[in-house]
Amino acid sequence: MITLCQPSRVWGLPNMSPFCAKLETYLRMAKIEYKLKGGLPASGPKGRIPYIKFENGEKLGDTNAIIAELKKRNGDVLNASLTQEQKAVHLAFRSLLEDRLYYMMGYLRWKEEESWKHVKKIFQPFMPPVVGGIILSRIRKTFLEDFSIPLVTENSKEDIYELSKEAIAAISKYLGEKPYFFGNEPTETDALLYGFLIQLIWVPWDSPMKQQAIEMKNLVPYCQRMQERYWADLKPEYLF
Ligand SMILES: N[C@@H](CCC(=O)N[C@@H](CS)C(=O)NCC(=O)O)C(=O)O
Repeated sequence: MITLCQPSRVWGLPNMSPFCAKLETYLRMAKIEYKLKGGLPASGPKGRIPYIKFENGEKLGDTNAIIAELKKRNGDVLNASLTQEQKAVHLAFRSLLEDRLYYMMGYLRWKEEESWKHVKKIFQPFMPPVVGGIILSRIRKTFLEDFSIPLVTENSKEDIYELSKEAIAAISKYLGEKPYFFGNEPTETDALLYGFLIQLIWVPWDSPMKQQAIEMKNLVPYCQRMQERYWADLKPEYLF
């Protein structure tokens, strides 16, 4: 059995990291048995979470590399009915979420006082007395540096919200009235979308991005559908 290494659950969500939430959702969707173990970026083979450990102790990082390896080993049942065109659409949306939305969402989550207040609370219990505050500020600085790609640094906050609106609207438009992204049955893309959308919708703070997602009307019911099907054992604590 594989071991999925990542930080613990918070806010009644699979994870506060979209990549961790995506991968664990994928494992559940693909019915791949796994056990959970705490994991920090520094212990991962790529310096990031999540990562997995195979039974022989070998570690593998990067959700897309992990999913590709698991497909090689177990087959790709989830995407069996997808056309080549739909696979291309998957790749385009994956890039929209992982290479654009992730940075905009992450930067503002760690930068804005309203969200930082809640993010900070998660790390505080692990901080030593006296110097804990300094360590926390360093962690915040490191994360903000990591999110500081040109898309984020070259745009104002208002511009970022325009860009996030565009991305969220594109997801909503393509989903339309379908229960899952490509139709009546879920595919790998739904693990990706769910992992990312819950980071906007079911977090303890309000934000323009949360409002953008809620206004799209079909995204909250979509997350609820995924939640009920794959995460009925959890109850999001911050339903607005
Ligand atoms: N491409 C990677 C991205 C993973 C990633 O960026 N993880 C973040 C958490 S959401 C991380 O580990 N950040 C900590 C750090 O960079 O120190 C994947 O698909 O797994």
